Amino acid sequence: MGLTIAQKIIKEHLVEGEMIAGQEIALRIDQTLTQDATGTMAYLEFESIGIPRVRTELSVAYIDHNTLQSGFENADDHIYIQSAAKKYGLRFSRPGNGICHQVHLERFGKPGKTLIGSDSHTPTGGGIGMLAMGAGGMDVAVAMGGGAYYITMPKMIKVNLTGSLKPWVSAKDVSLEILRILSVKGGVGSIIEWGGEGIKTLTVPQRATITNMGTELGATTSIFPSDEITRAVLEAQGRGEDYIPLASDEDAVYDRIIDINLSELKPLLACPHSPDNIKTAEELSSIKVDQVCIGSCTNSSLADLLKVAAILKGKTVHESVSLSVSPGSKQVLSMLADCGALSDILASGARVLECACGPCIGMGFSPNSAGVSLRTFNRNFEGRSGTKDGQVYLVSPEVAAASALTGYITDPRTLGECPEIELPEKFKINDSAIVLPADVEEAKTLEVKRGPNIKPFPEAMPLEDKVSARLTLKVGDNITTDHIMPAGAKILPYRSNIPYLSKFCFGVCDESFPERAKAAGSTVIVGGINYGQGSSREHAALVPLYLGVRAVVAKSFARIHAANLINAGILPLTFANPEDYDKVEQDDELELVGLYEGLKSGKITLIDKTKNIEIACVGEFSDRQQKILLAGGLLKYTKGDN
Ligand code: MIC
Ligand code: SF4
Repeated sequence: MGLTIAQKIIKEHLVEGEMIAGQEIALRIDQTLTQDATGTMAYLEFESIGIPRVRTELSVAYIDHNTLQSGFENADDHIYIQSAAKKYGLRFSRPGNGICHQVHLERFGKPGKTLIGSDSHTPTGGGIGMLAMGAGGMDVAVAMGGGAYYITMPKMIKVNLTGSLKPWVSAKDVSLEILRILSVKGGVGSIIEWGGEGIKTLTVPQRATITNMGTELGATTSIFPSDEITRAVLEAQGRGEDYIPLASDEDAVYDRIIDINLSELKPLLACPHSPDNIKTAEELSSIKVDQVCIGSCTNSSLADLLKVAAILKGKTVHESVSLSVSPGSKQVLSMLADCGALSDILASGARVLECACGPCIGMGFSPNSAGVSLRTFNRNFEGRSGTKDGQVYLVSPEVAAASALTGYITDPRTLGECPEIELPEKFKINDSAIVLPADVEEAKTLEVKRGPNIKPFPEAMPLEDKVSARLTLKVGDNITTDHIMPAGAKILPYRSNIPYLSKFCFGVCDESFPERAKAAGSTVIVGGINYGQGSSREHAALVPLYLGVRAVVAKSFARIHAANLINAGILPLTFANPEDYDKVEQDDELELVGLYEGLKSGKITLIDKTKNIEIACVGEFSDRQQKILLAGGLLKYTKGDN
């Protein structure tokens, strides 16, 4: 039987398990990346494992999220990460060099390699034919130490593209179309492989936009073949030697095939507050726009911004719209400057921000009260922009630029002819903002510098046979990690300070949760479908751990968050009968019993002592996961403390 592209890479990197969908497999990891908001924790965890140098082919530490530096915290964390990178053998991408996924694609991504990153949009690398996955910081720490990365062998979904995109329609519209078809949970447990004649019309940055937003489908990752288009981009980056061809076999078998005709797509938007709430630009054209933000790891490539510059050229941004443009990398920004496109953007009245995540993670540029903000980003979860009642729509760069000019949501096809852009044959290569690691001998003499904001992380206790706890929080479907552990300019600087962060846990849903959880001492959270979707931030597990959360019982979980809970020693359980969700209530006294046996059999009983009922739960844990839970988390398991 033939293999899909992902199966080929998995086969080459398989160190444990069988390639049977649903079974746990372990993969050798060639490359890792971290960003600063998850990186401090990942390096603290790496240090706690006690391995002196990273053992991957390449590991890069990026600074791109926490660049506001409104106090000493971010700056101290940058120094901590930089000094750790120097000592432990990583490349360090300095603040201002760009967003991790964009820079990694430009300078380091290699077809056929495995990459895990402590950021959920790591699948951006799938645009260049990598098997690239988002993971929690602890998993990245273990991989940096040479350990394998464990996932459930995914199912394979193929998206077969035909036709070619019409003028004014772009890769973002492909992402939004697949979200319309599959929804934010439609990719869970699957790898999405893009193929068909239509892919020959898509450039690598366009492919990367599509694999980037595969994250919003809940997919394990997304991948494109590596072909002549991939070769050309690697050559343009002076990395032709990194090219290898990669394609699926003719007789590869997929669990599902979805057809999309690119020629039929229209400009689309994801409406508040979910990336799968899709409408056409035509339908929404009466909505007035207050703010437009162009950038993020989804849409900040040179091609995207040249297009934006061409649309804005010689025109003025509508007086009631505030437009920001954040280039994805120093390479993009300096090439925009060299060809004059940056002047066109500035002349239109746009505000040019630094090459970083910026508004995407609420690091400034929050919209006005109830303001309508059009963003070329990938997430529009409630409150994520920093304004609780902000109305965020996800759009393509074309819709963003057109709407910034008119002041209303605009179908760009109404603007007449779409400007053509030309990409240079060679990109401008200047890696001055990448600091190299020290050699092994020098590294021994170096010290890692820690500021006062770095606090120890909470440690889980080995699991006991019985857990008594209070149900301190019951939430609904599609709870995101932005609900569990919000980000934004005010809180993000404290990613190395779990006690401080804990004050904001679940703040969007219920501000009293942290106090109530602390008072209860031991807590169970109950959730609905797709609990923990979104970010890879392990803080959404470590902070609940700190607050005494012992188990989360939900209808279903998002992949990375379920792994993070187990790594933190918290039990993720599902209801055997989803309707039992309705039987339990906040403040009920609960007991989980027979856990040692239950871990093995997968059947765990939850006793609701307040209601005097028993509820059947399912906990399907691999042997390794059982050991992690019994040891009290991944780090203790890895170090063999128990
Ligand atoms: C995000 O887009 O939510 C983030 C911020 O990049 C996160 C990582 C984090 O929370 O630090 C992600 O996507 O994993
Ligand atoms: Fe940064 Fe936004 Fe991309 Fe997350 S989604 S890595 S915050 S640009």
